[in-house]
Amino acid sequence: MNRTFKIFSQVFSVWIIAICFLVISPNFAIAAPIKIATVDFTKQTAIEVKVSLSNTANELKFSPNRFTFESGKRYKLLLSNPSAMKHYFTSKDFADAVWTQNVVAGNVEIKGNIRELELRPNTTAAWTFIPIKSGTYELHCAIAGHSEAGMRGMITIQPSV
Ligand SMILES: [Cu+2]
Repeated sequence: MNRTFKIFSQVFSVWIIAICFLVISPNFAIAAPIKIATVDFTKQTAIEVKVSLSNTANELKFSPNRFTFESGKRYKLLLSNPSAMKHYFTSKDFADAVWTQNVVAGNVEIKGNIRELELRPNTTAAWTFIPIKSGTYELHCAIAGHSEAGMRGMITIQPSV
């Protein structure tokens, strides 16, 4: 009799644990995806950063020439070329380390990955992106002689805090 009760109580407690698990586990399963689904990186307010490719005096430099971005934040890089020559914003490793949402130039919006931007004299472009891979990336203008003359810089992507 005592032995039968022992077996019964063991089976009963296993059942209780199983029922508790079945009741609790769906809540775990639902809770995790909901938290992820509420984060939409593309809807964050973009942090505007300006960069000038050369200037009205036609100096061969970027202003500024150092940039720091943070992974997971949304940026709008406002590029302008106020000089009389065309210039490039070339940083292929940086371009590979970000997710590009779009590039807007004039009335045209370009979606998808980009590698470099060429700005003709007196033009502007806005590049919206989200950095995804931390690191330090060199920036230069791809026109022969411009990088050597000083048209280069450094872009840092910091890990998200
Ligand atoms: Cu240039």
